[in-house]
Amino acid sequence: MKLVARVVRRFGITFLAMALVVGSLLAVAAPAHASNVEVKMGSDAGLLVFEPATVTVQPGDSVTWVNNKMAPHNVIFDASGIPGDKDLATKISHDALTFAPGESYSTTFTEDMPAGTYNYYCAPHRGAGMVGKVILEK
Ligand SMILES: [Cu+2]
Repeated sequence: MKLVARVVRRFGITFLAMALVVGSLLAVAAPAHASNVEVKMGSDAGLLVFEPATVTVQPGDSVTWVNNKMAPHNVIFDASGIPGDKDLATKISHDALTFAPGESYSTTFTEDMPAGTYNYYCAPHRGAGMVGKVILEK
């Protein structure tokens, strides 16, 4: 009995130690808040809008734009509308036009990007008011 108790105790401690190590590795690998926000390109009713037009994200979150109705659409950020420079605007833009419903692309808003409001537009429909914003909060 004494031996069994000792083995159980030893394995119990080993298991606890392993759980702590694995748990801390997971905590580092996967930031707790990372989430994805979906934005429809073209409303269900067929309006030339991004829906929702404004989304708020934290560092590590992604925005996925999904082609819905009234294609073609794209997502263009330019330097005058974001708290960053031209290189950043180009990096986070998706100038390829989507045609098929369900086509999508994503941008991850990372810790190294400045906080603030990132305005964007759909190039074919900018004149029709197809604009949106991503607010990066830190
Ligand atoms: Cu559009």
